[in-house]
Amino acid sequence: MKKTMAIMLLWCLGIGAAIADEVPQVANVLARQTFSLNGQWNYIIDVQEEGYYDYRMNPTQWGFFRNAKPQKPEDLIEYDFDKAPTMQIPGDWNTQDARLFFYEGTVWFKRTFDYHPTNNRRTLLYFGAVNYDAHVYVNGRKAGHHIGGFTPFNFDVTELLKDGENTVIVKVDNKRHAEDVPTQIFDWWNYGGITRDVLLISVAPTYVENYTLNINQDVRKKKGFYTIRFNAFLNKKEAGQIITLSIPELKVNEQLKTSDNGRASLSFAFPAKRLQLWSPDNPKRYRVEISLNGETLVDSIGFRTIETRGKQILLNGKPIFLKGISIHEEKPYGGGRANSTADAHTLLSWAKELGCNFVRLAHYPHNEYAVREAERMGILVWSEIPVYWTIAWTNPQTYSNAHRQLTDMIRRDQNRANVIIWSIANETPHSAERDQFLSRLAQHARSLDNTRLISMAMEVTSASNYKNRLQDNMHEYVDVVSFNQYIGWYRDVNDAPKMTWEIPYDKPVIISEFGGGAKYGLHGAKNQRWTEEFQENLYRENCAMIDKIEGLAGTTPWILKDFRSPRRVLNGIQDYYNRKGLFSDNGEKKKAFYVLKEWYEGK
Ligand code: GCB
Repeated sequence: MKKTMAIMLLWCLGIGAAIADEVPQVANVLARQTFSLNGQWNYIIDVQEEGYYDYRMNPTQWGFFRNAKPQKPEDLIEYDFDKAPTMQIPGDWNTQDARLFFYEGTVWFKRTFDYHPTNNRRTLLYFGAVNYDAHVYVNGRKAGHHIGGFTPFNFDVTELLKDGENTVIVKVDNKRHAEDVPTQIFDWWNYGGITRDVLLISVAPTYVENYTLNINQDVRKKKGFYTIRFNAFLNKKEAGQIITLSIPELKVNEQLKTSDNGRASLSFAFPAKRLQLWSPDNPKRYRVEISLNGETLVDSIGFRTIETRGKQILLNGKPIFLKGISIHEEKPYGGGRANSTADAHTLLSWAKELGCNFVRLAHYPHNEYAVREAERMGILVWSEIPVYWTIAWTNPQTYSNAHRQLTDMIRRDQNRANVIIWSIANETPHSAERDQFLSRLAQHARSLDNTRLISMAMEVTSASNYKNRLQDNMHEYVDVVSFNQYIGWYRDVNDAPKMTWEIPYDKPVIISEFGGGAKYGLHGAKNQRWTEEFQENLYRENCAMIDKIEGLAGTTPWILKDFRSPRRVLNGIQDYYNRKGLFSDNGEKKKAFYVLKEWYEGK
């Protein structure tokens, strides 16, 4: 009992969990000197974790990570990466090998490559994302371990690399566990593998690891000036390094010196008239150059403000209605994890055709290409971490994991003007433990970034049969109150006109989900489940109902495209797809698409 109380106290003080915030994460990787390890990787499916236990005849060959080869004819080694099949990396394993379609477990990956490290440079091994648990080895030695399926990580592997042939081996495990983030049950496919880019990044011993450049909204615009704020973070605590910030089009050229903590910052007033703000109508980005010791990082950065006033969301000081749609990170045609600008472009073009200025990238951080492409196309973004349904709220490691994923999502995308909302959770049943967990996350997000809004998809409680009331202790911690509702799907569509909604908070409201399923090409009466007409009617009734909600600042209906989910087993209809898409899994438009498009045209 005493021990439990002590643990609870530590937990309340926020020191129970080892929060590994200091693990470095390099940002804007595409602008750096990189050597791609994407391509064909050999893989071995390891159902029983033999890879760690296969020491049998010769303990020195222990572990697949050694990539051992027989030295003598009589040597027994029961694996051989070079004879194993290959698959494309980045890519999920489920759609590349029929044997792995439903597989959740361990697969070992190997890639051999020639590399010639340069003197006086360091090499980082970077992964855009690996789902879920990754142990990484370079030339038989451990480089590091990472958990979390949707955020980037990197290890300094300078000491592990050789000049010439090198081998990277990664053990990937996507088994589910109750204490993970996400937890055991979720409504999307648990695509396993090395699902985003693998790169070697060559850096100087001292380099700019990350930076932020934005309009400081804490300083009110004075006499026609914005305050522009720039922060740069070195990879180490080194004072006296000179960093140059240059924005040629704006004739900005500033030098800053780092202090003892390896950071440098600068604020300057800039005439508002000379700054074109980023917006969906004018997604203006400026070329920004950040230099240190003759090495320059280039980025494209937009400037904008985002804030709330009562129930309104203001973009650049003007109210905006967020015409959105939710999206999963799946390829536009067929299933499989998406990870390219081309995939993102197709999905985002469909959203644009629907009339959207906003997307909810659900339910985990999507790849960087998607966020950048949305920024280029003028689409605002809601970005989320996979704190979904019932997480292990009282487990300090679970908190630490969610905290880390939130940190890494923010650090990766903190210079994307289009990202306006960090979402910390989706549909989490109320409890005191959940409130404690989520309020800490919200405060953490705010401490890292005060240039965006915080939200989460909440649940509505019914006060009576037709009265809905949003009542959530988390309302205090968020800037935008958002909720999911499924009238017409998980309850009768005829209820829609009778529904009343009470949202007792003076904050903007987003309906973060509504929708229902339809099998593309299945037609029938509007009360017949799974027909396009059923979904079409559901959208009509919902749009009419939603129009009556006071203070509505936007919607992101569920969902742009049918997506794979192991929960959806109805033969002939679902076939392991959640059918709530406005597009089929093959990119065909269903009738409801036109209802939403028309509704958005009127907004
Ligand atoms: C929800 C979840 C979403 C599901 C959806 C559904 O509320 O947030 O992940 O896919 O409902 O289709 O039931």
